[in-house]
Amino acid sequence: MYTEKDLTRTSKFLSLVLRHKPETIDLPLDENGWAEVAVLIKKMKSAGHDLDLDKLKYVVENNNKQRFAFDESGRKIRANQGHSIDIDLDLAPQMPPAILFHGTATKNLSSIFDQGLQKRNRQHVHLSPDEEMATKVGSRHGNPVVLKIETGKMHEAGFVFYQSDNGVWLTDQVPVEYILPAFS
Ligand code: HQG
Repeated sequence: MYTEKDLTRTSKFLSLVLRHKPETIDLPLDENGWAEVAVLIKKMKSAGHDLDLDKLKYVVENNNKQRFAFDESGRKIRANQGHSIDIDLDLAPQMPPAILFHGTATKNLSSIFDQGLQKRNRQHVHLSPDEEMATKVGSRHGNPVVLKIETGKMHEAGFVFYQSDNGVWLTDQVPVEYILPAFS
């Protein structure tokens, strides 16, 4: 009933306004990143998007990375992770597994082994629970490479970890000493 192209366009626009530039459609977000569903639909329609509640629900439920979530009332929506704007996801710290994975491009390796992993434009460094997901994340940037991160040791040393509602692990930084050599 909806075309893939149309759904992808809607999802990308949702990422833009819920993670990066809500001002594009003058969308108010609260301090935890939530927007009013009714307001979002109205403003996206005004910006030329063919959107109603059914379609928004379809996009949220069928998004391949579960990027968005409704609150319990169903009246608010936010991005689960990936923000560049300064919002507080209000997640509880969690104990990570001993090892998590970070997918990046080979061109970034020398800088990463020099400076550690940094959050760059986003609010957190993103870590994947498995190598497959990390490979996909890395492919977005070029020739992918997967780094293994000693997250258990980081946790013991006091680094704080969060897990977003779509399974991505978030932390502030990864110093070089916790990054296992590539290809190990
Ligand atoms: C790299 C996607 C050089 C880092 C994914 C990455 C994820 C460094 C890039 C989410 C560096 C930042 C986030 C350093 C980090 N030197 N390069 N010191 N430190 N980098 O897009 O982790 O599809 O901000 O390796 O699934 O790739 O948008 O982060 O390559 O969950 O829903 O700097 O975005 O989700 O790139 O991806 P990004 P990411 P969505």
